[in-house]
Amino acid sequence: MVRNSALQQWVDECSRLTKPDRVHWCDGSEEEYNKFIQIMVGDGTLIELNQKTYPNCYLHRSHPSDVARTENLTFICTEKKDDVGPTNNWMHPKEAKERVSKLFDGSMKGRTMYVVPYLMGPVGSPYSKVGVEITDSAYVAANMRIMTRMGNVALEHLGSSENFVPGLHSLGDLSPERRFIMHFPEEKLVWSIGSGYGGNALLGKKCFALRLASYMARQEGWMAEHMLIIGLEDPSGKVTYMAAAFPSASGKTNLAMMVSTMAEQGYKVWTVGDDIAWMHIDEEGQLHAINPEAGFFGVAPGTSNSTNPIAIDTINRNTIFTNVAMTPSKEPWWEGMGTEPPHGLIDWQGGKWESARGNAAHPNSRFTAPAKQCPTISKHWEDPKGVPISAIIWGSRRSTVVPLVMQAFNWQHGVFLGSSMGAETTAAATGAVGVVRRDPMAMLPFCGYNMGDYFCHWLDIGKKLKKPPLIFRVNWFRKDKEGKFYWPGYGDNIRVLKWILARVHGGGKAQETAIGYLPTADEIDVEGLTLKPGTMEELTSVDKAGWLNTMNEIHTFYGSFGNRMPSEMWDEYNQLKQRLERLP
Ligand code: OXD
Ligand code: MN
Repeated sequence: MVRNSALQQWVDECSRLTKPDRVHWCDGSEEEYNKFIQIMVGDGTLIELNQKTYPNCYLHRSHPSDVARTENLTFICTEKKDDVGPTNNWMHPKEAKERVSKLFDGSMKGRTMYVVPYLMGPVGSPYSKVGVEITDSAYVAANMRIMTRMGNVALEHLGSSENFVPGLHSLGDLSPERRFIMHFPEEKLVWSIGSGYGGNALLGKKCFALRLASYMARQEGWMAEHMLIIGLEDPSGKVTYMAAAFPSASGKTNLAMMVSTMAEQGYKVWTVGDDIAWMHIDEEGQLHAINPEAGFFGVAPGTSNSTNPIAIDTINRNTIFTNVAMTPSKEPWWEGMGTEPPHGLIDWQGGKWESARGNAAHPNSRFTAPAKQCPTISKHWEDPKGVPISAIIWGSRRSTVVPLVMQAFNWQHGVFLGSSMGAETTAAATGAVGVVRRDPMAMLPFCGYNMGDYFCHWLDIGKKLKKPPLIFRVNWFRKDKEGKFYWPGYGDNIRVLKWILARVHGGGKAQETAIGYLPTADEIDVEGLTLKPGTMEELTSVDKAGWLNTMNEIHTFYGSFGNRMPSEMWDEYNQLKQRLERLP
């Protein structure tokens, strides 16, 4: 393979800075992957799991202080502070480089530097983009082979072009004091040091495919979103595609792989992607989405044969588990797997598990598995053109206020619903869990520029679309006074998707309310469910006091963007407030 000179030059520069003992260019082959695995099993980075029941599966235990994304150590580095807005940490590129290059200096001494070329997006797609990650972690290189199209395929796509996104990563000393995830969108560069955790270290995922790509997408007129992509098949066999944004660890993988409880009636879900959507407007003015990834980096706890049997069938081979517990027969185990913790269980830190010490698996423990193994993978998941999107769905955990489902009046109102979305925090990032924060479009930790400009970009895209997708808001997570979920969720969410599908195709009963179009209480098909009386009325009603409270939070949030906030969003805000105040 002819070496790309711009790439070679950057690799040489990084090598002079980090001073590795060896440099290995990854070709992406299976032999190479197996070699990485052997090395890691040899040095204890990986533990071989039961090869009879989990062929080619391994367990990695990370440093206990390195188990989730660290939003407080994640920076967007641009010339002007205002360009990153109030939702990102900012540092001037010069200061960032000075501070962090000291940490990179010699950080790979005694280690191997892996050069990992990778392609985000299907082979042959005009929408795919090349990244190259330099890392001193074989675990990262192996995960990148699962999560992306890695190695020669990416170099071939690149050819002699300089158009690749470089990302330099080193484990450093894994100390949170010397951990920085730095993005330089103006030069399309990532520097990450001090963490081996997925979202901080697999630079193709959050750093490139969301933070840098969102910045590039605004410049180039497309969208990079924290969204799953599914195809919903109806009884006639027609498939309608939808993209849905949920914050981290809020069930995106489960929804993407849903086994419909209405399969007998002919409703079935096909998986295109579970985390990221790159969406472009085609020549006919239709929005199309590709999944830039090639694997799933899913949350293990809660994944079981009843909640997500498709994931269970996807992750029983060729999978790397991180921070799950291990049974005495060397099988992975986690809370919510559907089996009792066996005697002799080893916890995620490698000690004998005692229930009094808390969870056996870390709440943010993960599996990394190839998407092609997914039994419900769509036959169009690698379509170079992507799939046409007819509906966009916002979802988040809200135990109160937000109804089961509602439809926006139009695109602008839908952008308002997304931009003002509140969400309860989860274990996917360090910090308190269960606190409500604004998480616009589920992109709060992932938007690489000022979110005021991001909302403008959403409005602009809407204007360019011939037939914009309809926009919906869902909430599977409403709880009753005893703290129990009202809605069964999982495979029964198909009942909500069925209403969305009907709306997309011009049917489905809806009432116009102050907050949006809501299904009437009898409109969602609940046949066969045992719900407490009054559940559907509760889930399809408008909580005036709750929404008015929320309006105050939205006001503060919108206010933080100053004049970068598009006036259309304030118009929507004021109109909603008036509609709510007029309610009895
Ligand atoms: C993820 C996340 O890993 O959102 O997908 O944190
Ligand atoms: Mn995610």
